[in-house]
Amino acid sequence: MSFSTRHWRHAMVVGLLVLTGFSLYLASWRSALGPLMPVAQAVHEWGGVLYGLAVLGWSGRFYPWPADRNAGTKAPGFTKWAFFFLVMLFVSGLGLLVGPSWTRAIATIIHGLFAAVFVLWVAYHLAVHWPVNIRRKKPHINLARRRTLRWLVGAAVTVPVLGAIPSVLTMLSGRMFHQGSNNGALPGFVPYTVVGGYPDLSLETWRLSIEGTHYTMEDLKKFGVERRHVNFQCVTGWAVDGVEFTGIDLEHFLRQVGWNSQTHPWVMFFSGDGVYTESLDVQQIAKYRPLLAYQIDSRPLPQSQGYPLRLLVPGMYGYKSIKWLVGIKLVSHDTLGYWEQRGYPQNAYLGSYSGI
Ligand SMILES: Nc1nc2c(c(=O)[nH]1)N[C@H]1C(S)=C(S)[C@@H](COP(=O)(O)O)O[C@H]1N2
Ligand SMILES: [Mo]
Repeated sequence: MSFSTRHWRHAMVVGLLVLTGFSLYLASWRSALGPLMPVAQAVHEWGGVLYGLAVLGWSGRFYPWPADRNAGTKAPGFTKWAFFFLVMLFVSGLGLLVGPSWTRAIATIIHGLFAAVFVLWVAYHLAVHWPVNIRRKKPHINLARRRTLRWLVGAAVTVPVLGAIPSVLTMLSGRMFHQGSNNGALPGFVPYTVVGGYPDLSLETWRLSIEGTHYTMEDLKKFGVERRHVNFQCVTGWAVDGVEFTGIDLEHFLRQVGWNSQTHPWVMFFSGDGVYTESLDVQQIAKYRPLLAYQIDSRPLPQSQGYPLRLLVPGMYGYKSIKWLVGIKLVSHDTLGYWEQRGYPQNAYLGSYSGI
């Protein structure tokens, strides 16, 4: 097999990993994928592990650099860098996949950083090397047409990814240097939204509605305020260690307002974005002590993280912690939330789910 055939195959696998990886990370991509999200996650995790093992295990034979050298092309420099990036992404990816929360918190940064730099560098490589390689390697084919095709494919893959890079970089810089740049989110958090924006709710008009009664924030605080110290983790792997949320104990609040958990063992939550929902049952609520949270690290929630009120479910994946909470409904039958209707488990205790 010629160098460029092999190289092209590697490029396709890596391209798939990049696209599925960005879809786990980017709010707009993941909502666009909808029910395919768990699939994208499985492809990314399976693909990343298998490809990483293959590259590491057979780096001499499987990865094309010795062959390049024999062929006398300029590829070795390129493939050495590619190898370095792939190893870093593989190792940090494993940290995201199987690690305890502190390795996830670190791996979140490393994986994101290397993915961002890698993609930039691949784009540069495409622009500089592609036409050269084709001319040298396939003199017999219709060069003009093939080159146009490859440029089109390259652009289709790179342009959306390039568009995504600023958000990766702000997440990283927010985590490493200061607060406030990451859509106002706390360092390390990826402020997801499934509606392509962050609802702009004002405390004056905002109410939490439950069974026809509407509570202001001041009303809610009268039920008593508690704190929860958690390691926050998304089902896609990223994590932030040691975050403190302040709010009202959900079960206490529900009992006070007359919740009959015998007849209505399920609780449904609604977001002010008009789309996102979540659900918990009576056992989950008793076990995990969720909070109606209005502060994070002793500050009001940033707009991107659910201002003025969100749910915080300690010990469960982040998707349980619905943001911009405006409504609660007590229900008698099983209900599923937004991501659960799309394939993620309703019982989202940490460690219970991995795409692979
Ligand atoms: N309304 C709403 N709530 C949401 C989401 C969302 O897209 N919309 N994403 C969930 C997911 S998947 C995660 S991991 C967390 C992320 O919390 P953060 O935005 O504070 O980082 O919010 C959860 N709550
Ligand atoms: Mo998530």
